[in-house]
Amino acid sequence: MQLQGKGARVAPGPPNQPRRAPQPLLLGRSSAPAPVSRRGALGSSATRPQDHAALAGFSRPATLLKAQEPDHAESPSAVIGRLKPIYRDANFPTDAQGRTYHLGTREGEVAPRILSVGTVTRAQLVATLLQPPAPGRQLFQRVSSRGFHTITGRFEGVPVSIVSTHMGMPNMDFVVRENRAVVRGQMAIVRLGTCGAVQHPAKLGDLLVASHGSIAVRRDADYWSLLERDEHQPSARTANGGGSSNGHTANGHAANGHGPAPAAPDVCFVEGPSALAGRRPYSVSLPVRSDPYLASILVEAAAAVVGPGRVVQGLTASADSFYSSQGRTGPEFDDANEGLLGALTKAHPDLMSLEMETFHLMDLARCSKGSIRATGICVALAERYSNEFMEYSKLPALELAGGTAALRALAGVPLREATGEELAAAAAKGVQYVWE
Ligand code: R1P
Ligand code: URA
Repeated sequence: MQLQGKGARVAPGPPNQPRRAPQPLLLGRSSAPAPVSRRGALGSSATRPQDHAALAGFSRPATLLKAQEPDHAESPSAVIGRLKPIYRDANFPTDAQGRTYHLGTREGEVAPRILSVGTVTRAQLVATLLQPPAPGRQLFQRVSSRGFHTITGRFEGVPVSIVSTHMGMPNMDFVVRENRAVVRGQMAIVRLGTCGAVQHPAKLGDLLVASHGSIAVRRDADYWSLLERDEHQPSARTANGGGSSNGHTANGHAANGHGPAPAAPDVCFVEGPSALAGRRPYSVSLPVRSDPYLASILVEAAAAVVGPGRVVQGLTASADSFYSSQGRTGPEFDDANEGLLGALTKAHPDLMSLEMETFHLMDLARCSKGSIRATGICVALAERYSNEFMEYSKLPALELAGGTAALRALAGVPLREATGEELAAAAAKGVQYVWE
C-alpha cells in the first residue's frame, strides 16, 4: 500500500467536521514524501522491530534492554510482590526508593516528554526509534509487576519516555498521575493508540489526530437499575411499542413496556452525567480540549511522515468499553446501544474516532494546573461505518509512522523547566537521571 497513493486530499470541511490535514501544513516544509511512503512500507509483512525501523527510514535501530542497566544492581521488573517492598503513605504509596506503586518508576527514570502507547509490543517497536539516553548506556527499561513498561532514551537528542498504558481510562489515570509524581517541571504526553473510524473522511490506516479534543461515552448502569426498579412498580410502566432482539428499540429505550418513554426518538444518551435525569443508557461528557500547539505540530509531523491525505483531525470519543459504549452489538447482553453511533455522529459532526483513553489524558492535563500538555493520535484500525477491520500485518508500520510523528511533536514542544527549588530538592534527595 502506498501511503500517498490515494492522492486527493479532502478539502478542509466546516470547523465542526473531521478534516484532512490542511495542505498548507506541508508547504515549504517537506515536499518530499516521508521515508515510510517513499519505501511503500505499509503492508509489509516484516515483524522484527529492526525491520520496521528500517522500513520507516531509521537505519540504526537502538538496542532494547533485556535487563536493567549494568550499573543498577536492582532487578528491572516485578517491583510489586516479588521484591516485597515496603510502601509508605497510603494516600500516594511509594516505596523506600520513591518508586510509584503501579508503574514502579522513580524520579530520574522518566523524561518530561512521554509517549503513552496501548501495548507493550508497540512500546518496544517505537523504542527502536530511540537512541540510548546517555553515551555508553542502553535504553533504560523498567517493567512493573502490573505490566507497565517504561522505556527511556533520546529522540533526536531529546530525552523521552515511552510508557505502555494498556487499556481504558483507569490505566491512563495510573500513567498520568504516577508519572506526574516522578517528573519535575512541565510535561508533555502524547497518546499513540488505535481506534475505530466512525465516519468519512477517516478511513482504515489513517492517522487520526484528536485536535478537537475528546468526549467520554460511558455506559450508565443506573439505566438498567431503573428498569429493574420499574419492573417492580407496575404503575410506573409505560406502554410504548416497538421492539428489537434485546428488548429495546433502536433508540435505546425499553421496548418491553417496562421502561421510560423516549424523550427524543433518535437519542440514546444524555449529555451530562446523569441517566437518572435523562433515563438514557449512555452518558456523554462535554468535550475536553487538546493542547492546540502540541496537536498542530503533531498534525504537521504526521503529514510529513504519511502524507497529508492520510491524516485527519477531529474529535475523538473515549468509551468505557470496546463493546457497549462503542456501539458494538450482540445477542448476549442487553446493551441498548443500537442507535448510539448514529446519535453520537449526529450530535458531534466532527467526531472521527472511538477509542478508550484520550479523554482521560486530556481531562487530567486540563486539571494539572498547567503542568501537563497533552494530545492524542490514533491509527484507524477499524472502520465502523463499513464494518472493515484492518489487516493486522499492516499495523506495525503504521505504529512506527505514528510513533515517529508523536516523538517529533514531543521533542519539539516547548516545556517550562523545573524550578531551581525543585532541582535543588531533587539533588538533595540524590536523584540521578538516566539520561545524564
Ligand atoms: C481496545 O482494543 C484498545 O485499543 C485502543 C483502545 O483505546 C483500547 O485501549 O487503543 P490501544 O491500541 O492504544 O490500546
Ligand atoms: N480500538 C477501539 O477502542 N475501538 C476500535 O474500534 C478499534 C480499536
